[in-house]
Amino acid sequence: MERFYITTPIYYVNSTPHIGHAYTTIAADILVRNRRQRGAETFFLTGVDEHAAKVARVAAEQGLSPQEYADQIAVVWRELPERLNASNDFFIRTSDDAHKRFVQGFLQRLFDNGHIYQDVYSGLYCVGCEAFKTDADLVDGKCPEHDSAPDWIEERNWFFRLSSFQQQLLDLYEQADFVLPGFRANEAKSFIAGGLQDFSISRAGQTWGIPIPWDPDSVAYVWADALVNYLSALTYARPGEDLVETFWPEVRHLLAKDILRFHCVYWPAMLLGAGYEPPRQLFVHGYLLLDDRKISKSLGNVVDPLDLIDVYGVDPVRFWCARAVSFGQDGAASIVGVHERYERELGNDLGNLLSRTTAMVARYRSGTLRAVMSPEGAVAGALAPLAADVAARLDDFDITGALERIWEVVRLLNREVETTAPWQLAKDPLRADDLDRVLYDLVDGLRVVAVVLAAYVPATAVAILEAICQPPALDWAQVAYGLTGETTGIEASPPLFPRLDSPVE
Ligand code: ME8
Repeated sequence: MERFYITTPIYYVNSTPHIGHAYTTIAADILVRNRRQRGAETFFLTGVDEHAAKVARVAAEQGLSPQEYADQIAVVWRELPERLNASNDFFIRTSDDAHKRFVQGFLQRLFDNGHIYQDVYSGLYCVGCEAFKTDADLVDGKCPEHDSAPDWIEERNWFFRLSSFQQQLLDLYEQADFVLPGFRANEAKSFIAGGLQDFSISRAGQTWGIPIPWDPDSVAYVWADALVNYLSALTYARPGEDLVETFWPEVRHLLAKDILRFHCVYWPAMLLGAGYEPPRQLFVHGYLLLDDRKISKSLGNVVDPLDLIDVYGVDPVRFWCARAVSFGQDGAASIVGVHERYERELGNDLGNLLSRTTAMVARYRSGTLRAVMSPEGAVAGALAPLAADVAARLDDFDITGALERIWEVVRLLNREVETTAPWQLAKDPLRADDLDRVLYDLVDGLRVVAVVLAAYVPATAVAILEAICQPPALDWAQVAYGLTGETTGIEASPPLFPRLDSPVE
């Protein structure tokens, strides 16, 4: 059986979630739900990264210990995947005891394998990035990401011999799809080819973090702790089971370009050093930039974009994330865009198609659907390549392209309504069979669309299947023409996506 393990970055808890975090989590959920439909054994991991200096800073500002602060805010972060209807199998916190123990064992392996040495680090550290910086990284002496001057630190640290992994890393990049998209792989490759600096895996004089096992006065550098979550979680997510054997290295890491180096360079090297296989694949997506248009008071000041879910519902927000920009690229998105897609694509293209189709079956056939098929018809022809096309695009992480492919079918079904004009057929008793055929094709098309859309809009998919009186069968074999069963009881469906006021004044 195929195995598919997918991760999101574990998010810093120094503030609350925003739409960017939701974006990666939704993308991962779409990919894993689809793999599940296709029969793979899957595991989906998300969670939070707690041992950052910036977390300790915020805690101090609030007069709390870092752990007290993290315990409070972790509740909010745990709600993120729930509100997104994400189907994660586990939610990791890096303050979990089992994670801490695993990290210590992992670092000890690096030490025992001769990849760690002690030296003095004197240089710059940006707390915003939680990263060591060189002058070349700065603009006018400031970190361009955070517009602030990094701290000067001078301390005795433990270093990881990243430099000795250059060739092994370059060899990994010979595998064409190790990092996708290709332009991101090139970015990582040229960074590696440019020469690698050893990096510090410890911080001295700090208490918030995981103690270094052979030097308990130091703690693990936050990245040397956080990256290891992808492995550690597998050892304790299911009590009594070690999932490392099942899922490692069949892992796909999703992340945005801000943390490419840590994932595409440091992490594979750390794994090789500790005697693990490198990850199977990494996908680096772009940044989603939301405009800051004024939001109407009638919607209660949607300041936190996650509140979009309260206004539009979770499926429209998931749909929009997949569709707003081509997944992998950077893109500017707007709240108005959420509204437009809600009305035009979900409301009109999909919602109206269901309402019209069910209303016609109810009106012309008293809710009974006869199984009269047209294997040579336009609908059958459009559905035939769909399963393979959507799967191939999702295997390339092309969430946007797969959805566009599905939407071609939605548009075709809408055209079928217009060209076959069932309301005309219904007037002519001699054309009763033709009417049955058209109605069957429309309902069958809707069923298939529901199944392929289930990874994107899980609740909507089930609602469509219910409206056409079909069982909630979502396995990929259902993505084929002619599997709708004869049924009675189809009623005119109320709108899937009721009209809403515009969000912008
Ligand atoms: O970097 N557009 O955590 P973080 C798209 N703790 N994605 C975005 C985004 C945006 N505008 N903003 C955030 C960390 N993201 C570390 C990770 S992993 C071992 C440790 C998403 O809270 C995107 O996935 O800063 C990005 O890589 C991640 O959130 C950064 O989250």
